[in-house]
Amino acid sequence: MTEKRIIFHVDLDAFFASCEERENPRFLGKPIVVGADPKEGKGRGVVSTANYTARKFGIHSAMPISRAWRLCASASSAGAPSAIFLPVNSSLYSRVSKSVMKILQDTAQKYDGTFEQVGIDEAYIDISPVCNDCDRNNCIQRIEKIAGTVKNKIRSKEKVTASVGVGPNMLIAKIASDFQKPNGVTIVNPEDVQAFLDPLPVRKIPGVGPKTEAALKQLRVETVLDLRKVPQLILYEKFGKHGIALYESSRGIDERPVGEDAETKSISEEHTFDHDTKSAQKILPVLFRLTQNVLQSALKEEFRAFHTVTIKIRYADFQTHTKSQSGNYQTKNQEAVERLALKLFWPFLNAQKKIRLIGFRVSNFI
Ligand code: TTP
Ligand code: MG
Repeated sequence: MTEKRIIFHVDLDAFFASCEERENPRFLGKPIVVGADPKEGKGRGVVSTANYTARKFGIHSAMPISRAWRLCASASSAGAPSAIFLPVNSSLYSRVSKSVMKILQDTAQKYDGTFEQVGIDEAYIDISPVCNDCDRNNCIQRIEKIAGTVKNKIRSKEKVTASVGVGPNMLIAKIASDFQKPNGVTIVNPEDVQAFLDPLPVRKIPGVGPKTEAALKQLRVETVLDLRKVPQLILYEKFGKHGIALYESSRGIDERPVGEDAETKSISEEHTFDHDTKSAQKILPVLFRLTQNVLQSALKEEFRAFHTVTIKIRYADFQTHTKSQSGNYQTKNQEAVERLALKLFWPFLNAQKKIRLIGFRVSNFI
């Protein structure tokens, strides 16, 4: 790995659920689902995350909580331990996240590298300078040792586990960290990139969701190797700019630098109503509460200003819309941000359709 970059991607395992486990050792070995109130199977929100024990029942993030409840009920009637459903405790997760990010930032600094947090539980570090002066073999050993040290530090300080991926760029590091979850380390040498990628399902490429996956399936593309056989022009015709990204990702190409990139960060919150509604009296207080919560979180993370505000609406028929506006907004100026949220939201309220979910997001921090 001598002339190439050495990028780490670190992602905590079942993050919200792991924080809950560490706070409550009596939960050990039990299935844990963090998210909306299941209300005995009648709850209408979604799962934020589930620990790996609960995932064995088929539970995953963003699944309706009512479905998770039913899956747990049938697992427990088949003899599995009954699941523990917990609400989201944001302040706990944000404390753990901060402390883990500090460990990663310090690691980057120690090796004269760079750091970029991309979500509450994941970050990249570029520590290329670490192998400036070593030969190939002891270079790999050094990387293994650093990965182990990072994991140990996180575990001993915060009692949660992380998975680490190492590769010559952010794309490969990200796919690698997911490769042996939980608590894994996967190192992909530059010369092994293609062999690592080829057998993977296309869904493993960041940015390939269910829609792209289905569209690729129509082209008889299921693995990265299949994707590599599709000419660039066809991908461009079918997917536009995203098609070019697919072409490059399938070849392991990614030249993005790792840096303090506030532009890619966002803070958001959503709310699913107990009953679909078009009542402004019911909806607007929730919109304002989401706005306040998001601004408070942004303040906590010391973001003083941001460029973009986005609102999200999901109607009862699951049609989902987002609307954004860019400008220069102060995190402390709650009133102005609320006014903007209201302005963006108003046309959707006037559509006279019942609303199921609303969301509020700020991004492009300054
Ligand atoms: P992820 O890293 O995607 O998931 P995870 O840490 O729970 O599990 P994994 O071991 O696969 O990494 O997300 C981090 C946290 O973000 C997760 O614990 C809960 C939250 N989250 C949601 O609230 N909703 C979602 O849809 C997703 C994907 C995550
Ligand atoms: Mg995670």
